[in-house]
Amino acid sequence: MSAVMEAVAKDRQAGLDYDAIVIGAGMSGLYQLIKLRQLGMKARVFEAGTGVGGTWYWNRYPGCRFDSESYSYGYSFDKDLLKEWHWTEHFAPQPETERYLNLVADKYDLRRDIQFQARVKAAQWDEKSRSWTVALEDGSTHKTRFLITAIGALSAPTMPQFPGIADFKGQSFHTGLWPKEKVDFTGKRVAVIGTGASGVQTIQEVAKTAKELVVFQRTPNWCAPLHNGKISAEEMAEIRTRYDQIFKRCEETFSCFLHTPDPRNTFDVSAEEREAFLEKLYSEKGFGIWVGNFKDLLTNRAANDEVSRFIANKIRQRVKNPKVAEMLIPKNHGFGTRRVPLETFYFEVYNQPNVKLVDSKATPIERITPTGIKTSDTEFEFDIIVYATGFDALRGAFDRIEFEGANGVTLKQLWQDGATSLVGMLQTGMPNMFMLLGPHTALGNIPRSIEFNVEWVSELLRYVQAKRITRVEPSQEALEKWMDHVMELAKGLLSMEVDSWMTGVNLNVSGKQKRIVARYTGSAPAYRAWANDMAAAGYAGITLD
Ligand code: NA7
Repeated sequence: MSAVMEAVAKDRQAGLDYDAIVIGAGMSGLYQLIKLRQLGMKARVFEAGTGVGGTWYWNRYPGCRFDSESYSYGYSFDKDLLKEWHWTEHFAPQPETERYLNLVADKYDLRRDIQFQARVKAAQWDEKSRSWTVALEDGSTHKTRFLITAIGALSAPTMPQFPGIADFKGQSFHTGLWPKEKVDFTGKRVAVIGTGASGVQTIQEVAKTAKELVVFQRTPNWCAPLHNGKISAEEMAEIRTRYDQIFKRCEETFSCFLHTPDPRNTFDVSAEEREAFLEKLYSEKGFGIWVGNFKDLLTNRAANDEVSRFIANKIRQRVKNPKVAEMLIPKNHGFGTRRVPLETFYFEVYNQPNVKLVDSKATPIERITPTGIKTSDTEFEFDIIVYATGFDALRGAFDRIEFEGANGVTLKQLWQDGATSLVGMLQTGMPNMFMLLGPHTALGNIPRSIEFNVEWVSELLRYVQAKRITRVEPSQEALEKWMDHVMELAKGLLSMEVDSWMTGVNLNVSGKQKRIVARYTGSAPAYRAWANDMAAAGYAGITLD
């Protein structure tokens, strides 16, 4: 028997139900389950939904898709799957990604280790048995040596606090909790509240069939064209030959996208050259305009103003009514300092006679009525209200579970002055717990970050099992060093001067109004180097017992 298998057998004798419990069957949970099986560990995944997919299970609102190039988004670890799978669009819509993740679940026969409709309510560490007891909403409890959270970074939907929401007699939906049944907007009077990435995608789609669409916009966002298109069989065959290059490129770029900052500063080039470069970016697919722009876009105010001016002019050219165009141009933040929603004829939607834009800062929503929405100056009637009001980002999914770690201290207590972590994956006081998309991990093109984190956690598990280690906890010192590094990286970023989920501001959640460094803002390669250096030094900064 190998050392790993021996250690696993010993745990079973100690009365544990599982070697590892994974919370969530989204992209990170599925891959983690595959890795745990490869390690010979007895694993269980608890998933709140009725199917796999996580983000791609819950966000089934009309027009939902990712903004990463499809071929840079799928898992890279399974070469056969890469040969087999055909992405039909450069930026695949939600149903396709959900199908893809179901195929992965089928291929690896993952569902037999996943319990669906199993929402985790609490998890409590027991020092004596060095294990976690995981409690589900159905009242059952499950004991495990290791606990792995695969609960996503944008997965705790938030509703606004308007009075009267429950009294609305029509249909209402949050984009992040969309029903499986098709919602038909044909001939309907529809409200969309929120103009973030989800709102923009929803609005584009709903405007096609709704009789009337009223968009309630509190803060306009800088949107740029996605330039999506179909992928033919021949094109896909050609893409398949380049998969190695594609994933190598993602490994080298700043945030794992195919795009990475241009090495030049904005004012290194002449005005004509600058304009031509921005035109080129504006006409190209995907996030190039944001993450492939001049390298000082997000640190130099004058540079940022130049790009903002360029995009503002594009909006003015695309929206016929100059008043509406001005309403759609952000005035309180520069281009790219919040998440840039990518769009397909979004601005043109406001040229349609069936679409109206309401400035809900100037005329705030006062209440939801049984028949619609009452703002400070108008009462609207609607058949459907869509809440595209976002998420309690980054830590929200953690806050919705009662984690109680060593010495009875809860995660909420540890994070009362803001979430912390060591490389986004470990937290002092939470032994044997690994967070796959925890606070201050590298995000960017998320599947690339997921693959790295899952593999890093799995290697750590291989290491501890082989050495018969039963307790893993990062030192406070290592955690503080990482957090100092995270704070340092955020200095001078224009995005830190702006309210958004990226700076921890979520006005729908009480007590979270203060701007904080909620994200790791360095490069993905630097993030990986930090984590890999720790591993190479025998998991330096982590107490293994
Ligand atoms: P976002 O980007 O957080 O957008 C939420 C939108 O909802 C945003 O326009 C908000 O306005 C608006 N909002 C939220 N609460 C209210 C209230 N109470 N009243 C009026 N308007 C409100 O969420 P998304 O789901 O679009 O995107 C989240 C991420 O998921 C996205 O970045 C992708 O990476 C995937 P505000 O700007 O706060 O004034």
